[in-house]
Formats: sequence, C-alpha cells, structure tokens
Amino acid sequence: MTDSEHNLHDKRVIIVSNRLPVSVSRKRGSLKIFPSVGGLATGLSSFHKQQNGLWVGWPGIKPGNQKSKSEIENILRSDYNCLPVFLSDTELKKYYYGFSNRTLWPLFHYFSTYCTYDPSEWETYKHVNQIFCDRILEVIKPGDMVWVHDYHLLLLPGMLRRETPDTTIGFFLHIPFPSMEIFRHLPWREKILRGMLGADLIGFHTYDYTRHFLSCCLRILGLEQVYGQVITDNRMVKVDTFPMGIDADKFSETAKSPKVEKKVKRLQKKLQTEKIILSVDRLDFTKGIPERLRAFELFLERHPYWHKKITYVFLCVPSRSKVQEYRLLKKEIDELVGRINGRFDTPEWQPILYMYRSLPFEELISLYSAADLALVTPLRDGMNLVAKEYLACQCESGKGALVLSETAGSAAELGEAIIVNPNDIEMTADAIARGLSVPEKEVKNSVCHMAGRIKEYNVFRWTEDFINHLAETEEKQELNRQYFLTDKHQQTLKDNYEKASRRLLMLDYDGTLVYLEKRPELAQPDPELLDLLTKLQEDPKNSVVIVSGRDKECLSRWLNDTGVEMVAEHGTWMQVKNAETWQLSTAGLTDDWKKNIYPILRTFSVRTPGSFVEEKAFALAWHYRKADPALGDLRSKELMDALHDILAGTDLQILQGNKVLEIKPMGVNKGNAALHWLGDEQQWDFIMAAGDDWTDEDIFAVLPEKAWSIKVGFVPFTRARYFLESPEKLKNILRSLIAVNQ
Ligand code: GDG
Repeated sequence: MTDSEHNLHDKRVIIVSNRLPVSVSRKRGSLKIFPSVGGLATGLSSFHKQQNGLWVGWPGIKPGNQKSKSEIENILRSDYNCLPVFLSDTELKKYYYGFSNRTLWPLFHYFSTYCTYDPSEWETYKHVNQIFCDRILEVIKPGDMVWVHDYHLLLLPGMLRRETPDTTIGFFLHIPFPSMEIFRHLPWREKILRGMLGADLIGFHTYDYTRHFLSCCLRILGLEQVYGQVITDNRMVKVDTFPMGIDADKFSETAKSPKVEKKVKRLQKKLQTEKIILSVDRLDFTKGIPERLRAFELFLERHPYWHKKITYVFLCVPSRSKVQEYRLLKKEIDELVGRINGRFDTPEWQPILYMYRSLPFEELISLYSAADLALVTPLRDGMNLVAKEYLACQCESGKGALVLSETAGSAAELGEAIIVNPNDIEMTADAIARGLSVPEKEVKNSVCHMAGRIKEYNVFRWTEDFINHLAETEEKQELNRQYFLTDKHQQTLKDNYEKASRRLLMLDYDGTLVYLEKRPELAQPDPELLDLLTKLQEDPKNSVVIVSGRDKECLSRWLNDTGVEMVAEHGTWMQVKNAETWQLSTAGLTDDWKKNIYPILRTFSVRTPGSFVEEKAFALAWHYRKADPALGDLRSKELMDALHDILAGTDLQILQGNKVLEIKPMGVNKGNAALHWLGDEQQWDFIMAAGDDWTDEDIFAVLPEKAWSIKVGFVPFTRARYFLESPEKLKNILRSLIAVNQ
C-alpha cells in the first residue's frame, strides 16, 4: 500500500455537488427519500458509504419552515450522511435554471448562440456558491478533503481556498471544457478560471478538455503550465484527465438476471421486428436528437430493405421543461417523429417507438440488452455514460453495434464503435445501415474489447484514481509548504544576521525587489525601495550587491545614489565598492558578433507582435513579455532552434530568462559574477541571495551551503532553499533587518 492509498482511507472526503445523491419530497405531510438516478450518484454513492464521508448538496425540495428544515436535515444527516443546502425559489431560478443552464451549459457545449449573459444571474450564481461554501465551513474538520463536482460550482474551490487555505480540494467537471475561442465569450471568464484554480487537483473527462483549460489559463490569465501543473498564488494546481466509468458489473449482472431476460423476450415479441435500434437521452439540444431523427429518416428512405425489419426505440427523458428552448425542442421532436412515422408506417409496422418519460432501472437495462444497435449521437457531450452502460449490458451476447458521435467524450475511449460526425446526416444514415449489417463476429469482437475496458476502468477505479491523485497532490503541496520561508525561518535568518559581522546580500532586481512590468522602463524603484537599499548598504557590516540583467546605464541612473554595488547584463559588468566606473567582469569580450545575430532577432520581433530586441554592450536580448503568450512561447522555441546551429562553435550562449532570451558570451552569467564576492567565502558569516528567474539559478548554484537562498515566487524546480511569495515579502524581511541594527 502506498502512502497516498493509506491517506485515502484515513481522510474524510466531503463530496459537494449541486444535487444530493438522494432526493427528498413530501407526500401528505410525510417525507419520502429516494435515490437520485444518473452516473455521478450511482458511482460515488458506494464510495461515500464506504468512507463514511459527507455529501453536501441541494435536496430537491423547498425548505419550508424551520421545523421542516430541521426534520429534513436530521434524516439526511443520520441516515444518509448528507448535508442539505436549502435554496429559495429565486436562488434556484437564477443560479440553476439561469446562470448554470442558460449560460454555462450552452457555452461549454459550444452553443454560444443559446447563451444569455445576465449580470443578475451571475450575482446569484456567486451568492449560491458562497452559500455552499459557508455550509461546508460549518462542518469541515482539519484533515478533511473536499471534492467539488461540476459546472454549477465553478467558483466554490476558490471561495473555500480563501477561507481554509490549507484544505485539500479536488474539482471534477462532468461537461466539456470548451476551447479558448468559445470560453473567452464569457464576461466573467477570469473569475471562473480563478474559482476553479482554487482546487489542488482539477479533473476532466478527456485530454482535449484538459488541454483547452490549460490553454485558457495561459491565454486569459497568463499562467503557464509545466507537465499539467499550473502555478498560481504561490501554489501548484494539478490538471489531469480522468475518464469517468460506470458500475459495469451492476449493469452486466442485471442484464443477465431472469427478470430482465423475460422483459427482453416480451419486448422482442411485442415489436415483432428482426432488429431493435435504441437511443436513450435526456431531452436536450446538446444531444443531437433532431439531427439523428433526420438521419434515421434518410436511412429509411435509402434502405427500403430494412422496412418492417427494424424498430427504433427512442427513449427521451423529460428535462428542464420549464425552459422555453427545451419546450421548442420538444415540439420539433414530436413533429419529426410524427412525420417519419406518418411517412413510412404500415398497418402492421411503425418505425419509431417514441417514449417520452423516464423508465425504472430494470426496464432501461432490458432495452439496452434487447437492442441490436445503439445510436449515441450527441452534438456535444462531456462523456456520455449511456454508451458505456449499453456496452456493459451487451458484454455477454456481444451482439449490439454502437454508432457513436465523435464529439462525445466517450469516443476517446470507444474507438471500435462506428464513429460519426452527428451533423453529417448522410454519414449517420450510412452508419445506421452499416451498424445493422456488420458481421456478427466483427460486432462481438469490438463489443468485447470495449466492454472489457469499461469493466476494468469502472467508476470505482475512477473514484479511487481521482482520490489517490488528490492525496498525492496534497503530499506535494505539504512538501512545498515546508520550503516557504515561514515566520520561524525569518526569525532564525534575523538572528543569524544580527550575530554576523560580515554580511553579503545579493539581490536580483526585476521580479525580486520590484514586481515585473509589461515594459522594463516601468519598473522604476520607488523612494521607499531606494531608502531601504541605502540604509542596508550604509551598515558597515554589509555588502549589498544588486545582480541584474539590466544594462549598466539604467542601473546607474536608478540605483547609483543608494551606494549599492551592482552587476549589470547578467554578469557582464560590475561596479564594485569605491570604484568610480563600471568594469568588465571578463577580459577580452567582443561585440562584433552582434551584427550577425541582430538581424535574426529583428526578424523574430517583426513576426511576433509585442516582442522587441534590446541591445546591450555585450549582449542582445529578445523580450516577449508583451507578446501573445502562446505565440511568444512558440517563437522562443523556434528562435532557440534557429540559434542553436548558428552559435555552435562560437563562444556565445543563450540565456533563458523570464520571457526573454539573451545571447551573450559564454561564461558570463550571474553565478560567475557572484564569485567575485563569494571567492573568499570565509570572509562572510552571513550570506543571503534572492532572485525570481532562471538566470538567478546560476547564483544559487555557486552559493555555499550555509547561505540563505530565496526564490521569489513559487516554481516547481529551483536550487534555492526557500520560497517567498512576493517582492513585498522580501522587502518586509529587508526592512526587519534594518531594524536589527537600530
Ligand atoms: C453529465 C454529462 C457525463 C437515462 N435515462 C434513464 C436513466 N438514465 C441515466 C443513464 C445514465 C444517465 O441517466 C445519463 O448519462 P449521461 O452520461 O448522459 O450523464 P448526465 O448525468 O446526464 O450528465 C455527461 C455525465 O455527467 C457523467 O460525468 O457523461 O456528458 O452531461 O446513467 O442510465 N436512468 C433510468 N431511467 C431512464 O429512463 N433509471
């Protein structure tokens, strides 16, 4: 057993979703509680029971008076480990029917023209997420993990993070995450992304959704990712793919039960056709129902052979019938079914058996088992569990073919199905014909393959996988937290400083003493920083060196009056104590190479809007902070590639900074410059170095073990011993050091 598995069983997991796994209703005064249907409820219920956790969600009933509320709450708590979140009619209307289902649902399913962007619905969405957050805060205990589900609660992870910063939070999205071009339509896109990023682990059904989310983080928030890890607010957020499974055994066992077998026979007898085609969906515009009906009509038109030999059992589960778009869709479907049946039926045969209702579980299983072909052709679907449930019921007989839409998340796993573009009516009509005539052996082969995978990566494995990853992420966060310079560390640092009589402080400038700006000239020091540096260096026990990538003219202009020593251009120039002028750190540097390299950098800056070339005495830098992040990143790789061959055999090197590539003579780097002061390290009894970027790693690499090395901002890899959140925090420490002397 690994540590994380061990953790899994130790910790209480609080599951949070819009709906509880049970629904409550009141009939003639007494409460009725029945399990909610659907993959999430079934899949997580057994995990929930087994780990004795808590499930927080809406119970599906109006709260009524205080007495009724307490009654509902007591039963749910004691018998189901559920904590109800009561919502008023207005809250439900605006948060659930409004922002969740009229903004997020259509947008995330690429139906942007169906979206409404109503600020008051957004306000209620925020408010209800806060209600969920407050409810969790009432019950959360130290060590609990929280697992938030789906698009109704996208802000909740961020809210919880603010209130309980150290809680381990997971988030899983059950619907697609759209591409950046779609997501950017949302007026509240930054807030939604920040809300999700409150989690430690964010899960999606497919790699495409994961990719889209990471791209939105980069393009909208400017947050980069390394191996699916996004760094934000000095925390690491892991983003990964977890395709949801089903309780496959439950489906296959039920399919084999005598009761279901009897129902199947009864159905076949009733329909009296050679083959049964089946579709099962909630009535929703994402499911591609009219398109499928038109494809079925075309199939009948083109294949009279199949007339009277097939029945299409079309199960459509009522949903969101209060919403106008859904009512219109229902009307369109009714008319289409009427038209097709009217066009092709005969006194003894009707092509479509249309059921507009929800069926009990065993009835549903008998349909899955009886079918010879299932049509799962949504225009867009996060995963689609119906496809998996159907295959699980078919695993024994292996007779049922599957026509599956390429835009359903499950298509990423069910490649052996007949894959269609659901908008292509001809293609779908052909696929129906193909699905009916694939040789039995071939169908069996593909069904068995797919059913085998569904059985193996079932919903229990899915849950375990997610929770184990969450536990692993928690361990990593815990470890990372240990590297942050805590108050206790800071006290030790101050004590060391106080006792020392020869102190060296090497500080980077941009991103370390001041925040990074879009344009370098905007990062000018304010009077407070100048005063801080002056006071630090006035202490005769101190040597304060600013080690920067900036040119010497800028550093002189900004910092000369403070009296600090300086290193410019990443180590090319040094201005040491009492020296009148700058001196080259290495003898024999030349700049005649610049005329060859400059045109290349120029071409890249012309091709990359927002980027520019900076010329320094012995270096050329290509800055791309202001460029589109993805394009800048791509071009920087191309430039590295282009320069790689050109620089081979020369004594030039490429330094990768924060959104800058710098070409300069070999051996010139901040680390070598630092050696000028560190050379005789014995003379120092206190050494501190701070920096934020890759070029500062060269300093960290040459520091003696006893030094205090501090990375400003959290990154996954560094040679520094400690992290510090921001330039502000570093300046606080420096201020406290000055106080030591007074
Ligand atoms: C989201 C995403 C994603 C359907 N009709 C009846 C019935 N059902 C059950 C099925 C299945 C569920 O409803 C529908 O499955 P979906 O996959 O469409 O999932 P949703 O819960 O609607 O939606 C979706 C899913 O989350 C999981 O992450 O796959 O993409 O939109 O379980 O069996 N059940 C019964 N009678 C019916 O008539 N008893």
